[in-house]
Amino acid sequence: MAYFPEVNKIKYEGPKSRNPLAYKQYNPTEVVAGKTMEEHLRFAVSYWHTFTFQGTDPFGLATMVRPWNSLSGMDLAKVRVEAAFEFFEKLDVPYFCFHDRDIAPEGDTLRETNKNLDVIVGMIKERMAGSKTKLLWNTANMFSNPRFAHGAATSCNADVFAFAAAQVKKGLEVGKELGSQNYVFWGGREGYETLLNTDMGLELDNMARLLTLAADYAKEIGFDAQFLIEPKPKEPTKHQYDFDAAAAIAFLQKYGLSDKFKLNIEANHATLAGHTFEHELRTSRINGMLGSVDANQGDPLLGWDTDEFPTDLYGTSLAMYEVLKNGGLHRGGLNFDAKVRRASMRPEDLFYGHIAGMDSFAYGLKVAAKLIEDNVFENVLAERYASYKTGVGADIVSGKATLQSLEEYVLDKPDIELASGGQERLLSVLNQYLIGN
Ligand code: XLS
Ligand code: NI
Ligand code: NI
Repeated sequence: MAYFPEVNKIKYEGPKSRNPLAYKQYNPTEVVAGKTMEEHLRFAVSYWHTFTFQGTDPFGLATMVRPWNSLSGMDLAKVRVEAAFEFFEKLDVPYFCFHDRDIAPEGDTLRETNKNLDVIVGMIKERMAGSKTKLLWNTANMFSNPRFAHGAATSCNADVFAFAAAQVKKGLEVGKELGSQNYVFWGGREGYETLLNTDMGLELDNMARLLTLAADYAKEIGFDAQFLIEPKPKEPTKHQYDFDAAAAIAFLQKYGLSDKFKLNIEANHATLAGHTFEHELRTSRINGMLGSVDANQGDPLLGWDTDEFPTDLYGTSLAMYEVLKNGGLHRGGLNFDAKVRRASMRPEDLFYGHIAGMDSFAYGLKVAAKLIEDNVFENVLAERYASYKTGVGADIVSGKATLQSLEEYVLDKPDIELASGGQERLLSVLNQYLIGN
């Protein structure tokens, strides 16, 4: 049975096509900067936004028209797997991602929940065997259930820590079973609402304890996925410990975890933290911590995680510039942690959303590759920082300079003449590349 009978396989038709159900930029086999687009972009469909999001918001009920709406429980979970693989095949995406609770319902005990999970994981494994779509990452949902109201690893209640640990253990086993490339930790409830009742020191130590236990267990069972932390400053918790890339990196370094983890950077989380997407990617990249990307975008007029499909070509171009300078995403990929708007309730909208996101990143890839090929920003940097190549600058960089030697150098020097930063000129150059010269 087909769950999306109104849509056929989406094909590349090129920039002139007016067919809304075709790729205009994303041509999976086209080679850009030495690799195919499919290899560069490593697109993933997120299970939660695509197959479980029903269109509810804090003020309104479900709106989504879905072929599985009359089902519930395990019947619903099974149909979603069938629909998911039909969707992956029609979009021709290489990866997908899920939380444990997206794919199977919870039972009364963790034992029952795990039983449900095993049934669905078995089904997914079978479907994966006959499909090109692999698992980019899985994760544990340790934020929806009321037991996580005070946090998961950072809960004040040790039983909740134990529960979270058991959930992660199962998640790692599931990841291994399905050959997942990565395993993600997003700490939506790992933070605090008020310091008046919070032992911040203990909570942070405990968060590190769970990550350490997870890394050890993965090693023990031979699950060699890349571990990822996904920073986010707030929402649902007022203050989240993995605030941004810099905070997450400092945390991992403090607890000796920086060689076991990398970061999963989400565009909308960057903007929530008061940064640009490219700032978070750059911070991760220069620290050797860029692992994967949740490709979405926020709305500058709204102060929360709107998780929109990425269509801002400026953003995708600067993001792909960071990805290319990183030498690619390696085991990571571009996961659409993005949902259609509540009023985009027809099943076709799920395709339009993904097509828009994939075309936007494919375009960004081409722009970024051209910028790098022409050494546009590399030349700017070489010139701007040239003073560190010779003379006093070279002494500073090599460590030869001392405060005395630097004082001696400037003491009788007349005014220093500065070059322009040239920002406006550079923005024009960038625009030229964006519009295809
Ligand atoms: C929520 C997060 C979440 C993670 C996975 O804001 O982005 O969806 O990606 O738990
Ligand atoms: Ni998010
Ligand atoms: Ni995310």
